[in-house]
Amino acid sequence: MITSKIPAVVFTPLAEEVLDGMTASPKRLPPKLFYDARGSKLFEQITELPEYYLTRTERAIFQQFAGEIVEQAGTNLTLIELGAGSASKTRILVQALARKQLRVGFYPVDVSASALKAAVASLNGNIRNLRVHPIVADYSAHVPLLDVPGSKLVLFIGSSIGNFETEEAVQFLMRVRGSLAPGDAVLLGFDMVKNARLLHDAYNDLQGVTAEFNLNVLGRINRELGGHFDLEAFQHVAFWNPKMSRIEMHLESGLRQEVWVRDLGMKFKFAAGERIHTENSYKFTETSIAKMIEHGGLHLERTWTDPEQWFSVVLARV
Ligand code: AVJ
Repeated sequence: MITSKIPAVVFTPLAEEVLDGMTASPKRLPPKLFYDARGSKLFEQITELPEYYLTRTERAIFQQFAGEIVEQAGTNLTLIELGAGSASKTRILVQALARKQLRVGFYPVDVSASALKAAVASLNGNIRNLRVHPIVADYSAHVPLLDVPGSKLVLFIGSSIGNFETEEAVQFLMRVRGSLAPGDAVLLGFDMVKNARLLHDAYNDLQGVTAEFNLNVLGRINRELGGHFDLEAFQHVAFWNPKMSRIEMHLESGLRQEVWVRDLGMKFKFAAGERIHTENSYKFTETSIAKMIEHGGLHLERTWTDPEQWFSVVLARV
């Protein structure tokens, strides 16, 4: 008998995401693809830009209220941070906890191994009673079920929740809730609706770092999938969409072109002016926050904000 084996084409998760998004209409790429080593570095640079008020505003809230926040959250806490990145703001909360507790466990979860390395390096050693347990995982797929001593405080800060569609955010909160026991808590960061100019500028910085960050997703496809994107042939586009209460980021093709991606064995056609939708960054109001948390099956316990109410930090419970 003659048998022949036809090798199945097995795509990597990245290849799947790219194939999916580039064959959709309109074309799209999910924002989690931004965060390879280079993208994570560029995001760290964004957080220090004068126009990008989010990080410094949330950090100021933590600096002012860290004691209150950890006090309100409970006793004998273990910190779990979803999408930790370099965890530079979390440090403030960790320090407040380390002053209050004999031992502090910190589980940063992130898709970027390189960002986690930076997190561990900046935290370990400095605080004697802290143990850091980094976890490389895509938390959007599943929330890790960790068995830790005491109660959990799950951090999802930096307005990372703004990348989700409303229904996705609600489902995400329900999954977080499913990983918690009574007495555990969640700390969420929300970027608030504000003056359109301020919102626009935060995603259109003068130095062009956000443009580089956006374009890096094409660079990543070139590097990891043998793509032939000409980064000069695409333009960063970011604008405030007031009807949807979100900043949208796109990459716009400057001309009619075809782009070959070797590992997908496909070429993608672009019309002049055609866009790839790369990110939504939702902005919130007190009302939209309360609704989302309630729909996620959680109780909003307390909110901390800055004097201009540009950013909100919310403690919620099962
Ligand atoms: C990490 C999702 C909060 O939406 O502001 C920054 C990502 N994109 N500049 C945001 C981002 C462009 C950021 N989040």
